Amino acid sequence: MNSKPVVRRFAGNPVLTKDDVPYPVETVHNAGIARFQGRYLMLFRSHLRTGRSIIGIAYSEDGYHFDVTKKPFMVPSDKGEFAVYEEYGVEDPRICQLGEDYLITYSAYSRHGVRIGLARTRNFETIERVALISQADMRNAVIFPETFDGRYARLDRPHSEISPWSLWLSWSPDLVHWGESVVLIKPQAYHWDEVKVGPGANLLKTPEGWLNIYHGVFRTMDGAIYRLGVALHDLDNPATVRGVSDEWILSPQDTWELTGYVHNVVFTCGALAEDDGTIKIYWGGADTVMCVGTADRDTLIDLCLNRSREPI
Ligand code: BMA
Repeated sequence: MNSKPVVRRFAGNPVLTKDDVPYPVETVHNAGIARFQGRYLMLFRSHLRTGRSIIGIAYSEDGYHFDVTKKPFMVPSDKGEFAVYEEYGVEDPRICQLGEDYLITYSAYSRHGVRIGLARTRNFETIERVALISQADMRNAVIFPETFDGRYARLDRPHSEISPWSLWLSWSPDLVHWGESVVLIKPQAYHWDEVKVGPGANLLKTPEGWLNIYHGVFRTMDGAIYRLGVALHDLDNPATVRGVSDEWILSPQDTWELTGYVHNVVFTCGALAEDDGTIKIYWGGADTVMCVGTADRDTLIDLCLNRSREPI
């Protein structure tokens, strides 16, 4: 058995901290990632000193060294229903490139709970709020970057007492109305993801299927541990799970993952496939800093297909 880590951490981690941000923030974490005009683009979440969150933007030539723009990219809206449901902040953006559009799904927090907002941009300068696309209580949604027979698909994460924090898939004709939901992956008893599973990074297309790098939670006497796992969905019908790795692929280990705003957390909102068969995975460490590491695409696929656990 190979004991090498699946995700090789970048030696220069953390790649982004609050000290790199030219306006006052307390954290930099849980960032979505995309390629935009030949560069890497990161949308990161930051806590303000009010305890509420906004979203900033950073660019990089190599995926490791990022420069933050002068102003935040997205702050709570002051218009209409978005103002009502973003009152407590905007969090954890995921970016989905669909044609010329970049779709951003984010958690909208308010006194009414947390729900998913959908925004769209083409230039990362202006942003259009499209719709609030879930009820409360939902805080993770990742849209597939292709349509299936003309329909959009997303992974989402409803919660109920009878079936806590599981990973589902929903369909939509127009990105606004979602339904025909099916449950795909559930927490497994006395397993690293026994409390919660939820969509993490944007979905990555491979010849074997869609790679879904998700997060899972285990509870100890010392509180929750957030880790990353991986699943593979059928290319033509993403509601079919081809396999879910039995083992996690990343667990808190570096100091800035073990301690910080929330200790023992690695949490991803973004990953990118490179031409050489590697995948760059970005994650927030302890809800405080941004980190990056690489994994081999084929290793992740192999874990899903050959070292798998039951999805449900
Ligand atoms: C989740 C979300 C994430 C956060 C994680 C660990 O419930 O709030 O944004 O990274 O907890 O604190």
